[in-house]
Amino acid sequence: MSGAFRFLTAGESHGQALTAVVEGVPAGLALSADDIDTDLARRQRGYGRGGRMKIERDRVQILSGVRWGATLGSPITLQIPNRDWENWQDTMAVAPPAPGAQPKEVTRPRPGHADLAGAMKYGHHDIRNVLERSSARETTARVAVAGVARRLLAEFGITILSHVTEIGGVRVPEPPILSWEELRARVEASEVRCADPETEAAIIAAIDQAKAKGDTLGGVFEVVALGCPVGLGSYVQWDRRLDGRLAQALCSIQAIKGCEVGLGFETARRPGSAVHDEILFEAASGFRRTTNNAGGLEGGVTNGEPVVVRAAMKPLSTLRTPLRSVDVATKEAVEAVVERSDVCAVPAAGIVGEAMVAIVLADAFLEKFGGDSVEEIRRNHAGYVESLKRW
Ligand code: EPS
Repeated sequence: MSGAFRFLTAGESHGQALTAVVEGVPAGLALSADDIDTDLARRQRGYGRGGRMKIERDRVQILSGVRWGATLGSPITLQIPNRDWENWQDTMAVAPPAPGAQPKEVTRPRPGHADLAGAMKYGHHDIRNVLERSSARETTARVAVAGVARRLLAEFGITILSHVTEIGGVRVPEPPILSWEELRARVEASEVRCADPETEAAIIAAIDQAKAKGDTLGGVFEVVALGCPVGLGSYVQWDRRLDGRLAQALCSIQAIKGCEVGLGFETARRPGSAVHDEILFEAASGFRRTTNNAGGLEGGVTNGEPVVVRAAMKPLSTLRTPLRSVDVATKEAVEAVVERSDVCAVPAAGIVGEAMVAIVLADAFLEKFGGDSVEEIRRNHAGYVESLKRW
């Protein structure tokens, strides 16, 4: 990140609320809670989600930085209350429990979760002190932050969508040549956010089979950003390359174990003549490419094509048929703890992927066109676009 668009999240999965503070948002951006709540609701959906999603109705409270529907240029504080908190007030109390009333400690780490490494790192003997923050519940706050980023990007014609390309090894066949709008419509209507109805049915069957066996499934989602101008990111320094920034952001999402840009790992298997996107020029529409294997990025810089990234999500770590573990208190061989969880959360992870792409693109956009107000940014952006026409 360039530091132009910064945020911190805070809050535990069963604490009172999730909060975030966003810094770097220009003044004069129209923003309402509705802009954010739409994506919070999208994140809660998805076939295979667990019982928590039946409890929560995620809605954001905007506590600062916005007045009369527009940003002030000052930090924006966002808060999403946890409805489930009322069931955890003793377990997650700020004050110590009364003597003899201490809730049972979690001492059986789940393979694949942050449990054991986190407890050893922070010196926690109650693994709840780890799992409450490492939980994917935290992504609720990131989606809220991204609601601000998406609002800014939308002012300049940049929109973001995602779709699931595979779950549990069930792959969506090469999608038929759909318009982006048709793809978006199909995906938003799908319980597993995939564009192909036959694959959707096979994925749902695979999730049902996993659930019956007390297992979990991961998968792959793709995020596409449309309307990015040429020139976001830079090749001049390792940490300014936008593909690297996107990869870090995606791999920072809970349970993500891989990331690809454009054709990704397939570029390693093909000759250059079958990878690189040939360049055309038409007076009316300017430069364009015959293909987009680069995923809209060359040299860490947007090239005007859609930015396309994919992420691989591991199967969730809480198995109802638990794997072998060791009790950290007694060092005895045990079965891992079974916490409430999802069977599959890949569709939801796609919404979080959209959020992280939006945040990185907003940061890169402000890095190039930054200003203190949307109007100043609009002038900067218009001047650049005009200059490209004469370039
Ligand atoms: C989640 C909230 C969590 C989990 C899940 C996703 O809520 P709870 O722990 O109360 O069930 O349902 O998180 C995980 C599976 C995990 O391992 O972190 C959410 O809000 O997305």
